[in-house]
Amino acid sequence: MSELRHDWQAEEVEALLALPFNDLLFQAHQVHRANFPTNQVQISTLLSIKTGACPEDCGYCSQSAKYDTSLERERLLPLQEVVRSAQVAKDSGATRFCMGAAWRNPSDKNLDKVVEMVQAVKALGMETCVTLGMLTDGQAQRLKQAGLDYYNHNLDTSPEFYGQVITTRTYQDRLDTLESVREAGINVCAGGILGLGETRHDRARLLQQLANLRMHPESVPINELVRIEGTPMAANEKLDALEFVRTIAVARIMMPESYVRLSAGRTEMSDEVQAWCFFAGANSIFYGERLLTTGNPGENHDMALFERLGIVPEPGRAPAFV
Ligand code: SAM
Ligand code: DTB
Ligand code: SF4
Repeated sequence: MSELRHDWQAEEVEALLALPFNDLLFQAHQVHRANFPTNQVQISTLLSIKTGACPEDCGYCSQSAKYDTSLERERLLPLQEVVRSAQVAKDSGATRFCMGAAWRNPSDKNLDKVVEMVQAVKALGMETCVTLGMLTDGQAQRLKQAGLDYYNHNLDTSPEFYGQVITTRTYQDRLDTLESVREAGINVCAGGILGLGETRHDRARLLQQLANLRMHPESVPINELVRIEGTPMAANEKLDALEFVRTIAVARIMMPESYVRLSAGRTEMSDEVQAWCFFAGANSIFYGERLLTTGNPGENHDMALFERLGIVPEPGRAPAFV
């Protein structure tokens, strides 16, 4: 197996993105085969444990209090409701349960409640993931002690384009949170969103940032913007599907041992485009009819697609850090 690289130059990444499509997909698929079972896809289910009224201004998000998106806000869900949802997800085949909260950062009181949720979901025999906004070192350590397997925190886009998407926290804030999570020994889940109006250069810079972290994130979600009425990005042009597939392929080449997750945006993607993404090296999806606040293909649809492609869900694994 080749050495993992952390010294990517933007020009190299752009050159990969610009390869003839067949050459790029062939290379990415070879990397995929060399590192993972070819026909297995890991499935995670999401639950929004605290919805809406977020003080941040992320220009794509239904949950920001700055935009009128007609989303009903909800308080932090009770523990039993979370456990019930996790059990349903487990029964339908998900191996990881990801809980998302619309916070800038969790208060210590709220973190106590999330710690209980993590412990209860783990007790069901599932892997756990949470995404709660920025964390301090101490908060990351508490989550680690609770047995948390993954923390999701995305860089979203390039450092240069970032300021046009979010103004209420900096790129460096995000890198600092990722470092706290890494330092605590929790698996890192970090990726971005395509279709924000960024250029190919920005996509290259996002991938460069992710791959040049001191360790590659174990999980790299690549989201396509779900255009939400009321947000500044509601009228964005849809990204060319082949450009999306190319970005997945380059992520696979640059981070050969990471799970690359085909994340938000699948409801607007044809089965054929998703099949290309799996060929290009995507090996994880969000499974279940809802993401956080928006829709996702139904479980029957996804299982039928897997069947047509000869793909099987990855069986539950012991987490890398225990
Ligand atoms: N509030 C926390 C935070 O931002 O870190 C956690 C939840 S937030 C919804 C998690 C991620 O979902 C964002 O970083 C973004 O990448 C993605 N996301 C949010 N809204 C999206 C949308 N409309 N389309 C695609 N991805 C989206
Ligand atoms: C990630 O990268 N994508 C997920 C998860 N991490 C938390 C969230 C997608 C959200 C899509 C819009 C919504 O449903 O609100
Ligand atoms: Fe808040 Fe997260 Fe949405 Fe940004 S992406 S507005 S931080 S919920």
